[in-house]
Amino acid sequence: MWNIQIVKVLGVLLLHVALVTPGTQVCYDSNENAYSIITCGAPGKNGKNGINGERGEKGETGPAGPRGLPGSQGPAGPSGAPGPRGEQGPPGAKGESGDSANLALEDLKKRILDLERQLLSLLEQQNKGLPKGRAISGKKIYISDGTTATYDEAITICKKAGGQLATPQNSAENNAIFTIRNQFSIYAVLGMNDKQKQGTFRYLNGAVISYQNWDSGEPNNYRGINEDCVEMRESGGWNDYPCESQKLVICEF
Ligand code: GN1
Ligand code: CA
Repeated sequence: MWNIQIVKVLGVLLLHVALVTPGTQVCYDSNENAYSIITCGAPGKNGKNGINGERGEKGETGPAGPRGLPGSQGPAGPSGAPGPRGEQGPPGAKGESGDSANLALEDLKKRILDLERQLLSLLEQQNKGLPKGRAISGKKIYISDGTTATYDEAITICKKAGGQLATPQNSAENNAIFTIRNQFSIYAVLGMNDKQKQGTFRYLNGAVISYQNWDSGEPNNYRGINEDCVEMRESGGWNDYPCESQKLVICEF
């Protein structure tokens, strides 16, 4: 019995001497119920990863993520209810004169022409010069502002002004028109034509002309072209010419 105890103690001492090196020592391992040599102080190497744990409980809701890109446009919605009535607009343009206003205007034109006639006769009686574009013969006064036009346009212009296209019916009237023609140095259209029958010139009222002052060789329908209208040239004499040409407009009142 004593021998066995002595052997155990000697064994432990021998192990201590032979195997215990610095950093290791003999320790009693209670699990094994025996002595073992282990390294004391220095930690052991990491063991292998354990197997995955069980799924944890659901976490708390995280903070809101960043704003996403805008989606594509949806289809048009139904029309809205009609809006409120707008404000009243500005007044419209002035309308055309009524009949009574036109009559007043015509009356005014006549009065002005009458005054002009009186003024021109006074100036002529006193041998004072007449203003440019004005001439007088008997009861007729002639007016031009230098406008040029075709025969048809000239008729309209003079009618609108309350008179008619200058129509010389004697040499005095021809001379009065001639003075205005010379002031503008443009051939002037006269109120007559031979549209109805070639060679027979008539006034605007259709009556065959009773006075004429043709230049020599006229009227001639030059080169076979219809020359149905009449112009006063720089001689004061007349020439038939194509009605579409532009000529000086002189009106008589
Ligand atoms: C001639 O010479 P002039 O050009 O002014 C012609 C007139 C025509 C006119 C047509 C003598 O006039 O009869 O109407 O051309 N005169 C002569 O432009 O033949
Ligand atoms: Ca001619």
